[in-house]
Amino acid sequence: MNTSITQSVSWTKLKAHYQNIQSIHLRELFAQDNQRFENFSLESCGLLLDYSKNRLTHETLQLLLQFATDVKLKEWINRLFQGEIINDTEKRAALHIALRNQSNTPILVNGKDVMPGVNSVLGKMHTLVNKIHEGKWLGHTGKAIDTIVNIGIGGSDLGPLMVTQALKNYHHPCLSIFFVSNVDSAQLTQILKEVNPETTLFIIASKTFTTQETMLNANSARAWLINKLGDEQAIAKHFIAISTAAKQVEQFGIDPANMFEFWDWVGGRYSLWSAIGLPIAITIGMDNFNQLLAGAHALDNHFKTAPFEQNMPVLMGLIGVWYVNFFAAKTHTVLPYDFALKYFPDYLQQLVMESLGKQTTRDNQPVDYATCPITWGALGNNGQHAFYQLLHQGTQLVPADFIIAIDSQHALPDHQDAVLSNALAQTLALMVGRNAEETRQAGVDEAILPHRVFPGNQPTNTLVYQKLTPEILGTLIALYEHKTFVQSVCWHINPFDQWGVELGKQVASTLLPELTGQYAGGKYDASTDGLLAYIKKRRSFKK
Ligand code: G6Q
Repeated sequence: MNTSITQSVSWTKLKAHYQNIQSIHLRELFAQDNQRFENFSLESCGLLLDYSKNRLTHETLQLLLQFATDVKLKEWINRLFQGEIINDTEKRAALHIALRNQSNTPILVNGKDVMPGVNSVLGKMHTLVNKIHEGKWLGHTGKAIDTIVNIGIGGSDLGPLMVTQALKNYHHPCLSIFFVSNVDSAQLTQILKEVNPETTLFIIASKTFTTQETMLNANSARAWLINKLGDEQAIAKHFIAISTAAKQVEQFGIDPANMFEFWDWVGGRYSLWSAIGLPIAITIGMDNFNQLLAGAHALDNHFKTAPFEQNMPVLMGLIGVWYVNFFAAKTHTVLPYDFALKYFPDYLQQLVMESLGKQTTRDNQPVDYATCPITWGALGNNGQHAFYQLLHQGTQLVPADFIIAIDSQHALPDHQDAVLSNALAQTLALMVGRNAEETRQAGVDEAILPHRVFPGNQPTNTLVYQKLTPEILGTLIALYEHKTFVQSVCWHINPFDQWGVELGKQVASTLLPELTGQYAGGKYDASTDGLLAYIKKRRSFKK
């Protein structure tokens, strides 16, 4: 008989503690403790985490830390780092930490050290990157490659897309990069209009090499290239693959020498550190890619060794659990005040919701508590002029992470002061709000007074770094990866499988023949059959 986490002593105590704390305003917590910033902030690996604007006290933290002990968080962290088969529904380890293990200590999976394989792929990536940078990778007509098109989706797209956009300042000046993920031909068509077939290298990134969207885009790109260059042999110089599926890659017609492997113990959404990061390495260079890995490795060491009360991913994970399970928060938002992190919220949506959007425990039991909050976000400054209204005066509790760079990567005067003042003003306003008396004193017309009152008490974390470098970005990503892992342990769920995504892939392949071939109806529900018939009748392009 397995017991739920809700039966633990710490959970029961947290529940009781919530009753005492739920109506306390953050203003009061700050008034009670003028050292609150010092007491509830920490610095490590180039990041400052200020978690003082959260609805918690020392007692809350003690109880959350006790909960971490009760769910055996330390043991789970060790299992992660030791390469144990913790992705139990797929019977795999989850070893993204090995991909950035720059101290090169052996990490065993089923008794075999994975590090030689990791280092060998990094070496192969280095050779390719240098060849392209030195203009020595020549296309079929003898011209040097100057454009990369990455074709992949989900984990084979979002990480490299986010990182290459974030590190634009580090891009090789003579290279352009494009990402194709959507199966709607609009995206590929648009990009193919912009690139020169003679100087373009397509990277087909797919762990399984069977994903419908990626294979269709890859096949269309292949046909386009052959048509443009008039020779099937051109494929060898213009296509490389990143995959765990050597056989499928060969069947596609890509020379096995141009295949970069990774392993089943690298989950898609945890794969940007592997060969899936090749578009990153090509655009920013191998030294910078290694800096990205080094930043993540530093955070790995912090996660593994720091005591829990000074452990950033542990604290962020536990605070998240506090809001989801006790305050019943339904969402969590991430608000970067650094334009470079434009795609960070998109990337996090996959990392967090694909990992934690689960309802069955590791013991095959239905959960009797909430798990993953809906994770969303956008560039903070833009959000201020749009959805922040809800944060200030809506009816939901929305815990938020503010991410702030002290220095911009760029040099226009005045802009960074505006960025910083906006970010700090928002966390302040969300915290203190403005009560009726203050509103009255501000001279607001009594007739609309209630509309001009702000309850405040919205909790925020603030993460601050000096300037976005490859190293800091690596640290930041690893921080959220490990925060996600911490929450998976708290909720006793496997963060490394994604059966919902697999379902989507299966259902789409089942339905495809009904669209392309004869289908009399009757196989599905009335809605699906009705939609199929309606669409088929009206399609202008019929096979
Ligand atoms: C990630 C998921 C999923 C996956 C894509 C692409 O963790 O498994 O997002 O990355 O479905 O899969 P392939 O890389 O196999 O094409």
